[in-house]
Amino acid sequence: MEVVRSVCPYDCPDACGLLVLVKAGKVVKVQGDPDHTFTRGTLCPKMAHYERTVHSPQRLTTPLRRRGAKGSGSFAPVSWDEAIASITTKWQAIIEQHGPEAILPYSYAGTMGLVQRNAGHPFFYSLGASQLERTICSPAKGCGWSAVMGQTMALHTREIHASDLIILWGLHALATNLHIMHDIRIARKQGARVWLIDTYENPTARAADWLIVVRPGTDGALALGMLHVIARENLADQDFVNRYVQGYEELKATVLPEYTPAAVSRITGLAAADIEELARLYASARAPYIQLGSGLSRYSNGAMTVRAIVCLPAVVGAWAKPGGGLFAGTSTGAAFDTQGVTREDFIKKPARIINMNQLGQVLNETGKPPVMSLYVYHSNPAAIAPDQNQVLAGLAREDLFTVVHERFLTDTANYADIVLPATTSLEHSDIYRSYGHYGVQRARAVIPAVGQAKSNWEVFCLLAAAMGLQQSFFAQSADDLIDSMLARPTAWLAGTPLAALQAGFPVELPLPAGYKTEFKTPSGKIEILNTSQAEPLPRYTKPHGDKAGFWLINAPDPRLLNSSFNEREDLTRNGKMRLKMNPADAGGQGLRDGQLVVAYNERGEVAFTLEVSSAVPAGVVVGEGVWWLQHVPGSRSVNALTSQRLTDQGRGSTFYDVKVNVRAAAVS
Ligand SMILES: Nc1nc2c(c(=O)[nH]1)N[C@H]1C(S)=C(S)[C@@H](COP(=O)(O)OP(=O)(O)OC[C@H]3O[C@@H](n4cnc5c(=O)[nH]c(N)nc54)[C@H](O)[C@@H]3O)O[C@H]1N2
Ligand SMILES: Nc1nc2c(c(=O)[nH]1)N[C@H]1C(S)=C(S)[C@@H](COP(=O)(O)OP(=O)(O)OC[C@H]3O[C@@H](n4cnc5c(=O)[nH]c(N)nc54)[C@H](O)[C@@H]3O)O[C@H]1N2
Ligand code: SF4
Ligand SMILES: [Mo]
Repeated sequence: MEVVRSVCPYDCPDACGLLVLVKAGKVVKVQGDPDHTFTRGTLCPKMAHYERTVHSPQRLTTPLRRRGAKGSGSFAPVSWDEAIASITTKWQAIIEQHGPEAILPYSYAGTMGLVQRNAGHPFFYSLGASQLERTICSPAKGCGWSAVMGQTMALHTREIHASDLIILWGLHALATNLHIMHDIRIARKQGARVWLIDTYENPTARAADWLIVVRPGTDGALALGMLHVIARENLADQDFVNRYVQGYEELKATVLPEYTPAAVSRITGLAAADIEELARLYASARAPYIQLGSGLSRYSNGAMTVRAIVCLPAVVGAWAKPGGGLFAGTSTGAAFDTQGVTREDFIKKPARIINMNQLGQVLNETGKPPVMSLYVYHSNPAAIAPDQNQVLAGLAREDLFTVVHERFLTDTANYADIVLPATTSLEHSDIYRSYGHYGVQRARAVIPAVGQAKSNWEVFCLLAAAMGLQQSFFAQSADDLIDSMLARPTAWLAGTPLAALQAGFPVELPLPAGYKTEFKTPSGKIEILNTSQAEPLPRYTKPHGDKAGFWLINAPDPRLLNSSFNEREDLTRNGKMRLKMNPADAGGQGLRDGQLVVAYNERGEVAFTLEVSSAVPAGVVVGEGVWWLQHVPGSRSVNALTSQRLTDQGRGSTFYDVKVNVRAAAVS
């Protein structure tokens, strides 16, 4: 038995270090790396049995060609040579007739590794294909943060240990940021209190001393209401503000008249007395720490909401206090020269840019040129993209040539003309960074590829050769690309123990002393007032909603990661897709626990099993998880209800800015 280090490849802030136990070329067990400073030896329930994903009987092992109707999932195996030849013959014809922009790549972060994630960029740039605007996750959160904080470095999460008040703001940490719970436990032992501000009592509430339930999309008003109380009662840290903050006086002039607790109570649904108490306790905490989730930024007012929240630590001077501040995510991509992988210099002329949140619209319109071929890799848009009915109608187009590179026959793969089998992270090399901490780690293949699976990088090298792209660049291996990145480290990466990084150990990027009060904005101060923004001061803007009765929160499920892990029988067997509804609402609609219901709006209808639960406030329904269609009671999953509208800044997704009506399902 051999024990090899690796990294969890999934789109999760924790980017855990793994110890992989290998016997005769097979993975027999996976454990959390005790030497990884964030993982600390434990894994989430999904990855604790990663070997069940890697060696799943459902793994795709050969290329496939469609033989039934689109979406029927009926395929016949073909050789790699045949598959590559079919793709390139078709693409050459499409390029001849419509030009290369008729080909659209579609990917996000199904694997987070810097090489495999970005492997398609140099290929599609060389081809001149349409470019994808990759904004499905939370760009509005980044825009809201940087409007106030510019390029300021993120806090180190170990600050939590010294905090006396930890606010989980719109974060289901038990599902999406599990290892932060270690740090919270350490702080709690020393008496820290924990608040959760959310739209329902998500299971993380068990770890909180105070649960604050706001109406969806109204957190910006709550933050401004707290700032009102802080201003009115002179609770600001005036020395800190004088030295480090721009625009507090201007902010006071708007929050004092406009965001009274009474006004904010009407917007958020919180009691005015609670808003006052939140503000007073926050301002009087020794070192308040906010861990900001991403869900609250997936609204049409997402960037503005985040901007208002980010003003709070500035006004109370939390940044100057050991343990205080706000964490919105690390920007550790800057530690790597990824240009050496992505090769923007291969772009011959600017190509059309298509927003990934509007895939449904794009596939159904006659653009110039129309999209005639879609190449999907490490993503599952049929399940995870908003407005599923439009996406599926697009994927069903007989004249659309779809190639899907996947580990499993996903909802999207079912619509493919050609399916290509993909390796898992234990079968290919990569180098990983995290958006939840400062760890970086290299991983080499641990076992041979399962069946005929190939990595993203290998497939793009094959396609490049077959399309006649001559660059010697495509003759390199993934390890060659990583070696070049490490041979010319950025100044930041050079500060890590490079030999340990080379050898596959988890290492941390260094943080300069005093970084917490080094504000990387044009003025050098925290910019509550930012005149380069269309709105110089934060204010409350309303979410969009829909004309329907209930807000639909479609939040993460701890057993799934977006649509990944649906292949796992051990995780999904009890996983009826449920809709949680408040008892009063259920009574009002004449609905009972366990019955089949249909949630619907102008975009679609989705069947759920109803769960009547007081964890959900009146006026809100909650569906957790993005399920594969084979696991749901009807013919559609949650994204048939979500919309292709974009956020106020960053052109991001607005998954939670959606309303539905609910009725009993017809009995058949
Ligand atoms: N198990 C699991 N882990 C995951 C994922 C997963 O699907 N499952 N997804 C991964 C990905 S891609 C990402 S981006 C990350 C982060 O994943 P996100 O999907 O951003 O999850 P959270 O940051 O936990 O935010 C979700 C929480 O926000 C709450 N929320 C929704 N709207 C509002 C609002 O208006 N106000 C407030 N206060 N709260 C609101 C929801 O009720 C929920 O509890 O997690 C990653 N990790
Ligand atoms: N309703 C609703 N929808 C959502 C969200 C939500 O909260 N609610 N969250 C949104 C967010 S934040 C995000 S980031 C997106 C994410 O959406 P996606 O990026 O599509 O993520 P996954 O659904 O995890 O699909 C990743 C796929 O990649 C495959 N894969 C893994 N590794 C590899 C590899 O190395 N090569 C290849 N070729 N394939 C691989 C996996 O088998 C899996 O099917 O979903 C969004 N969709
Ligand atoms: S999914 Fe997240 S918590 Fe689970 S092992 Fe991977 S990085 Fe860690
Ligand atoms: Mo995401």
